Amino acid sequence: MKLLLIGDVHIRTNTPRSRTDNIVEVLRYKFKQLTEIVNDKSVEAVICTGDIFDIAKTNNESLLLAKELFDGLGVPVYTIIGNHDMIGNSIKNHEMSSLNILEMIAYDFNIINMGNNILKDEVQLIPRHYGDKSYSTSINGLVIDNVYKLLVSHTMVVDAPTMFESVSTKEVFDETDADFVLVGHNHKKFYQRWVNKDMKDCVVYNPGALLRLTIAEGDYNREVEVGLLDTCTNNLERLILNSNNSFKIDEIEEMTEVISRTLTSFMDVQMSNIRTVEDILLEIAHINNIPENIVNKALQKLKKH
Ligand SMILES: [Mn+2]
Repeated sequence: MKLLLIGDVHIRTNTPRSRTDNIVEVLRYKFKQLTEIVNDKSVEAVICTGDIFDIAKTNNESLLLAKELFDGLGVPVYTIIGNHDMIGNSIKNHEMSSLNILEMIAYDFNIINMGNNILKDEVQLIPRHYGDKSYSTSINGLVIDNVYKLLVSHTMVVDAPTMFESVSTKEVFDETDADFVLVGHNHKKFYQRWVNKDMKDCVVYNPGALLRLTIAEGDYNREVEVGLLDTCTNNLERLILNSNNSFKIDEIEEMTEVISRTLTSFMDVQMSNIRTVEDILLEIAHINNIPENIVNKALQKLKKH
């Protein structure tokens, strides 16, 4: 089966202050390209990493825009639930969420579940919504044999383990026997191919978010991509999307506003570099210009504990 893999979408109708273009036009242009890929490459379904909406209980305009965009793809869409789709970061509030309403009003838009996850008797989608860190391919202890297993997860996968919400590739390697692991949450791209314990060729892939939502350097310079997966060969083609926006950092007038809005993503980057208590101490010492001899004394004290 040919599947189109897309990252976090974050649909919204009000343009973030960190952009000077029109977010609705940008979304329509991105989805126009997705529709062209679906038609040109005979894609049979689109799989998304979640965070469909930027805000879990969004406005009607965003809800209708999401319906228009996903219906326009012309093929079934399957997604998991990201943290931005969860009211209060909890799946318990799902019924009240805009994502739940979208599933009801869109033509063929599906949150992956036990009832809809086997495609054409050959591909099994395994949902891991935000907060679920299991990479096992069983669902409630049940494993189906002789199908291609595509695990879709909203938990961040990174090279090295951090003390925050992320899973290392090593942990994923050890736990999963999926053929392909599609991940979201982190808006950066991530790709790794490996041979698992059963000598099976596997892939872990994060296409990165479908839009650039901040002007944090890594996000601003990122070329937006999507994945074209052929489940018969386990081959992934990585396609770069065109950008129609012309927003420049120096065009943005209210820099202080922008800084406050990008601070969260900046903090995420900073946090992902922190792994131990020593790292936290060094980071605080660095920010506050604390003299080296005091830092060393503090580090020695830490070692004693
Ligand atoms: Mn996201």
